[in-house]
Amino acid sequence: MARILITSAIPYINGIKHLGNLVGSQLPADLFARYMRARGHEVMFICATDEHGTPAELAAAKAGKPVEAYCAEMHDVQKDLAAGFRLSFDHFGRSSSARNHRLTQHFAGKLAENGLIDEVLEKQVFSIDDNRFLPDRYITGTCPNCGNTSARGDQCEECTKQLDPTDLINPRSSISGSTNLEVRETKHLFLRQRSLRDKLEAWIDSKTDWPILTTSIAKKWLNDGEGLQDRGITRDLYWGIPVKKGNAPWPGMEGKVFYVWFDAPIEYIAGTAEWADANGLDDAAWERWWRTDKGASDVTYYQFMGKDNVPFHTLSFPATILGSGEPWKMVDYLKSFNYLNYDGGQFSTSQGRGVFMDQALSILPADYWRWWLLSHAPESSDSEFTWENFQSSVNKDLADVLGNLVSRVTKFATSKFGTTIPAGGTFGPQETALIADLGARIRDYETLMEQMEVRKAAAELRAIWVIGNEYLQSAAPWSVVKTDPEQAQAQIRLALNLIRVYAILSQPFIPDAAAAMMTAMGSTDWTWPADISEAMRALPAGAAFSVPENLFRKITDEERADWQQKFAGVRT
Ligand code: B3M
Ligand code: ZN
Repeated sequence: MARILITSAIPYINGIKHLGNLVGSQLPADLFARYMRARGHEVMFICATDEHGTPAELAAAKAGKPVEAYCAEMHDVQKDLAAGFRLSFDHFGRSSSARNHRLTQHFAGKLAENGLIDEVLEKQVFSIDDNRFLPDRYITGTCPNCGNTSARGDQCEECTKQLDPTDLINPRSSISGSTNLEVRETKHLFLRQRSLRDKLEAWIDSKTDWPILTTSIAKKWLNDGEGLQDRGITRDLYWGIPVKKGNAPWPGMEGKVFYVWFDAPIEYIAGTAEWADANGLDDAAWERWWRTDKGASDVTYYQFMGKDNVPFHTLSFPATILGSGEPWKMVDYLKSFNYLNYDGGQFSTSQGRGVFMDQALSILPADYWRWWLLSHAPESSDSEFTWENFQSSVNKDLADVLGNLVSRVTKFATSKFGTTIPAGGTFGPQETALIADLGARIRDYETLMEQMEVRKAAAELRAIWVIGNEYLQSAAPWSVVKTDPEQAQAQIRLALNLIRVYAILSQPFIPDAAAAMMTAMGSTDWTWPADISEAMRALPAGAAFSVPENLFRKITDEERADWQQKFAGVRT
């Protein structure tokens, strides 16, 4: 039994996530966590809401709520949606937790102690009416290049020219529209990443089994242009973790907070501490996952995230950890994803384009979405959600292949032999061949799941369902029963055992259907079919089973057209 630590990138608090966000980190992380638990490993699976930064403040202002209350509410909304999608986190934490405050301040203190923090005086735009400094993207004005009157302080979206806020003609605050702006001096902390470059490079070079997508992004930032830059880790904002050196105040930094990307990954650790607190456990309980001097040296740590998050996880967060000089567990394997597009364009939170988690669950149960998303995960390249493709995958894979097998077998068995596992006959050559084929395919499936090859694992699982259908088609118990009822009983006994085995194998992808299948087989034995021949004889003859409710319904053409229409526009 291994010990496996899994974290998913933590979703921003400002709004409900769309399906593209879901498939890029939380959902595949859940698949992996479920699989590893099913194999009997000890798993710790952590996620949280990422609650700090300007977007959180602005979203709260837009909702007309104090930011604390807004974050508390949105955390519960996201937590409920995660539960609705059956995301099996051991804990869904909050980056604004007391634990994260303490740990973030602790790391900053250690970095300062180790001479890795510079204090730098900067000039920044201050909005007198808003009484706050404005980050570049919250200053709007006329582009000096093309005349666009709503260019942002960092870039003009019309002509793509990179800008400084001071380049803008008639600059104004994007928050209030006020033009009452001035440039003020402000002090910020910079993490001296450049002096950690060699350590980071050695660490990245030691990760020989990382996918190319991951290492190439890390290497690019290490070596490109001027190479790794020192990084500002504080901001002039109200909402965030107050800048402190451990428990002590940080002179000159009063009223400032840490930058959201500094504290967000630390929440992986803090979230595990929150888990311990929530379960009445002591510090040793979470430290054995995170401190290599306290038991974490035998932990294997996996991270899941979208490709845009890779630099923060291969450089910034490791710089924090390495710079602390303390024995924290670092990531062993980083699985990153490309983007999922929506019906000929991009999913977009700001534009409200695509299907969002709450909307998805309002039209179909979680398993339908989980299956489509995972079997089309954007791994080697971006992938695209279309309603046609969704309809056809659900109808074929789930309804025709899996659902149909379960319903045919259980209904036929009930009508011919009653509601107990039939005892007659013995397995012949056809059954033996199926069992051998299953055994080989299950080994392939295991390998793919261990390698986190999500799409390929889904394809293998589907192939495992297909061979069950092919067996039934050719064994044809509905004909055999007329001439050789004993043999038909053996065939049906095999098929009922197959349903239980399918429940176990499919559980990481479609947990609700899997549970319904297991319950219908009258079993609670989720033991992984390591010995398939034994697993195909696990249900005792004479034990009761039942016909489950229809596992999957088909999506009609009318529904498809209706949803296509309904989700074509912009969410308001
Ligand atoms: N919240 C970005 C995102 O959701 C960011 C991830 C933080 S991971 C520590 O894509
Ligand atoms: Zn322009």
